[in-house]
Amino acid sequence: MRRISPVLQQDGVEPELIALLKTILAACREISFRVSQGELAGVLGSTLGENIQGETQKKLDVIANELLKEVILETGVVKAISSEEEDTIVAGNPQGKYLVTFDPLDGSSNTDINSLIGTIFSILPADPDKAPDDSSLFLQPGTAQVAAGYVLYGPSTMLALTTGHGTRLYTLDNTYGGFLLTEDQAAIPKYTTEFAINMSNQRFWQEPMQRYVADLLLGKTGPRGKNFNMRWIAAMVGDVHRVLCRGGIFAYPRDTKDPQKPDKLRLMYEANPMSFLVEQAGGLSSTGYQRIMDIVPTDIHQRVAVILGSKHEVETCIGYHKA
Ligand code: AFP
Repeated sequence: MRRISPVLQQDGVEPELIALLKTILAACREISFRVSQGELAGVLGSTLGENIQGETQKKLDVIANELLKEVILETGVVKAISSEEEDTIVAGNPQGKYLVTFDPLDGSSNTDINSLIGTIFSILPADPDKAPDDSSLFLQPGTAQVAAGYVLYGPSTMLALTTGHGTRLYTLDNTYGGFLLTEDQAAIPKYTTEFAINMSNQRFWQEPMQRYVADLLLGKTGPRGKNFNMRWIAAMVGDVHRVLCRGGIFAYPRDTKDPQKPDKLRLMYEANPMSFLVEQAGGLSSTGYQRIMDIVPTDIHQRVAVILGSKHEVETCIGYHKA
């Protein structure tokens, strides 16, 4: 099985970007080990701290964030980083060519129940004329990403990665200590009968999503004429991995549950990297009204509605938003 460097070299990826990706993956290997140790290493449970999203920080959130921040800034090729666990951007090398934005531990509410969690990252080019502490560096649409991926900490630790040459899946081989290519070109089936959404929010959804999901639930007896099955892992990294592996539609739509926070998922370090991976695997990613990767961000912690997955199913869902 092929190692990651020769695969990226074959894609013509710049050596500095390959080195940066390998550094991020080295940190993820360490996180994978800490996660696997769980209570043995006393890393489960929460800290007393809260992040800028107002969420209680898990010990592993902080451990993963510090690990990634430290090794990424040490590379010297990064001008600044932005993280779900950092209120503001963290400046790096003023001559750095890249910006990294990441969710150090997605699905952290799953840590204490030994369920799927992951690290999500997105790499952007850095404007050479801007200062490393200028947060407007990051306000680029998802189409500007030069690389995106996630590492899923599950029964096996897996990596999904794109540099714009398709989406590839790798599995961590702990004997060799590195990621080996296990799926050369992930291809999301165009059609699906599987959907993922937090149904407990149904009464707060907007009308188009209410009608779309109602028709899914009617199955064969309704206008869709086929039965659909539901899944929900409560960690985007887990639900998107399933979509990359066997298709499906994943949605976290806008709702009225908390008028201050109509959208849940973060654009820069959840929606954009996942959208790049999904589109490179032949799927679609939308807010219902707009392609997510065309959104020009206004804030590094901005939230957005997300509908992604199998092309025909996402198009069908978008159709309900047009009606
Ligand atoms: P945490 O990282 O705070 O656990 O949130 C995970 C997440 O951002 C995303 O990964 C899930 O898809 C979604 O939230 C789960 O939301 P619900 O808690 O509403 O199911």
